[in-house]
Amino acid sequence: MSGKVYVSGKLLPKEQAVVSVYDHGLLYGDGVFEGIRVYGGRVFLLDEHVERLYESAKAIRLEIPLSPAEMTTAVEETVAANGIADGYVRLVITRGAGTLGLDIRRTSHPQVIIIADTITLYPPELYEKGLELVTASTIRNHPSALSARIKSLNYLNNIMAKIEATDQDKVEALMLNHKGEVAECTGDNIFIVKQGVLKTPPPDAGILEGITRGAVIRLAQQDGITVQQTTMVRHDVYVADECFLTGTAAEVIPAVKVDGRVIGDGSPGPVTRRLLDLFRRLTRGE
Ligand code: PXG
Repeated sequence: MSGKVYVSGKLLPKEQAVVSVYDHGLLYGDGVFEGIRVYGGRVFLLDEHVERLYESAKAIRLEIPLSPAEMTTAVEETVAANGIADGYVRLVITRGAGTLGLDIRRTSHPQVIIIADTITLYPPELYEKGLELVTASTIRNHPSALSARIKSLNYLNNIMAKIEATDQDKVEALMLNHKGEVAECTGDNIFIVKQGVLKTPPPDAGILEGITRGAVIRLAQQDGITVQQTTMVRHDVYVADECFLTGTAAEVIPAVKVDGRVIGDGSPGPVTRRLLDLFRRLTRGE
């Protein structure tokens, strides 16, 4: 990999791609990001990612110094410059360098960073056998403290929950919201299947509205599967017939155990397999 990184208008060699230590993105996690997949040289659902990026930025009063159309072009040019056919784009907008203080008026020049690289995936056998979740004691951020709908550079809420999972040798943690309802996982949305109906928590459960989640909802509906965005609690997951997660990195991945309880018969169910298959066809033409 030649490794060229886009930083505010320039494609720089990796080693020269740097931002200031006074950047509020570093000092305060003050910024927003997107993670996007590239399949067969095409950036997957780029328009939706760009739209979410600008919504996240708007919510934190961050003005991105490019138009959405210019951002789209910059992403495509960075992917091409790195010769990435199948990989991953990390788009980061920081508040920019400022004084040592929270005041956003004392910052200038938000930085636009675009990294196009390969991606480390979950081991293939997890897609066959399914993974095991644990419920984190760390709850998802209260929406009135920091909306989960903002994909911000402040990921400590999710990292704290992820630590709980990895401490127990699990790859993902289930996160509940402040009402004790199921929200999402640390970097993935959650779905269950009960009596043939596909269910997932609604945006007001305090979740990131995943783009993979949206794609899977559309695939299911086109396939004649009933989809409900509905409030659920841990009990609903324990007694579900099937469970799976969706995310840019994970794609569609079955979950077969939660907190030591076996979901369904402990193997990925028919609806999960069908959606995994449809998703692979959508992304890879398989
Ligand atoms: N919930 C949270 C909290 C996330 O961070 C998702 C759900 C799934 O959303 P998408 O739009 O990807 O379907 C995410 C996504 C990374 C990384 O490198 C994290 C995500 C996506 C890509 C990369 O940690 N999170």
